[in-house]
Amino acid sequence: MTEIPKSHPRYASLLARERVAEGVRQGYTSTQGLIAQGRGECFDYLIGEKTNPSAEQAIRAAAALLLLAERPALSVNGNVAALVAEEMVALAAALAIPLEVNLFHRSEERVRKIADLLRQKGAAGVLGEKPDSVVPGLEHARALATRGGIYDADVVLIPLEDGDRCEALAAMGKKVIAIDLNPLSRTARKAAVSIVDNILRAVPALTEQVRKLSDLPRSDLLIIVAQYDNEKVLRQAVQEISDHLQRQFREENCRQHTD
Ligand code: PTJ
Repeated sequence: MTEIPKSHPRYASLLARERVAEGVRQGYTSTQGLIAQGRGECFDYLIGEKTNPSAEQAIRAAAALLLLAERPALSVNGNVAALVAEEMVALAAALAIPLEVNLFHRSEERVRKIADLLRQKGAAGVLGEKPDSVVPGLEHARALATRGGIYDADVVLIPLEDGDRCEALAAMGKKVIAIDLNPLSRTARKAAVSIVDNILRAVPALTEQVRKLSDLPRSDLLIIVAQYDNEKVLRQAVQEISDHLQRQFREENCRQHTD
């Protein structure tokens, strides 16, 4: 990996880029994953590279949903593995559930490499190497799922996904939680809870919320979920982008006038 000095103003972003590139070199991230990361970087820039209040609301609702679920499931693809393998293992441990590898550009070799990486990071259980069922309505390899994992789940976390699968899982009656920096994506619009934030920040924050809310009675968790409005949260995320850009423009104008 290229050595990035910590003092570099874009350190976090460059490090993430390096991690995805390293995933491609190691063979667990797809080359298409580089493009997805570039798209994500762009949206992260637009949201101000921070967890905004809309995302905080979504993270809290997602944690409540996961805690209320009878059979929650966590999906991992090549970009997720490159960026937050350890953090996904911590989230799975906090919920005492396995992780499931599910790939769009599926190859058995990539599935095995991701499963090995997750196990190496301490995952207690990894599903996805031997899928035994199919999500109806999807024609590509992403339809493959495992009983006892995504196939039977009532709540599924799908970070960095395409809209088709989100829609197909929702059509099965599952509550879908998305992590997607693009608040306008089909995934974000079709999910029950859309976390518009960088997965690098969102997954640790989600694990923290799961731990924090795990002492609450079910009735309190149900209230958090009932009060959550995904459409409103997505509108707020778009507004946050607009506010951030206007602040940037104002600051730039001020700078030009004082130069
Ligand atoms: O490993 P595979 O084969 O399953 O493929 C994984 C990718 C990500 C390549 C595949 O799912 C894909 O092509 O995804 P899309 O359709 O490009 O969608 C990815 C979404 O994730 C886009 O809306 C991006 O803005 C968003 N995104 C990218 N990087 C991040 C992100 N969201 C949060 N955090 C990121 N770091």
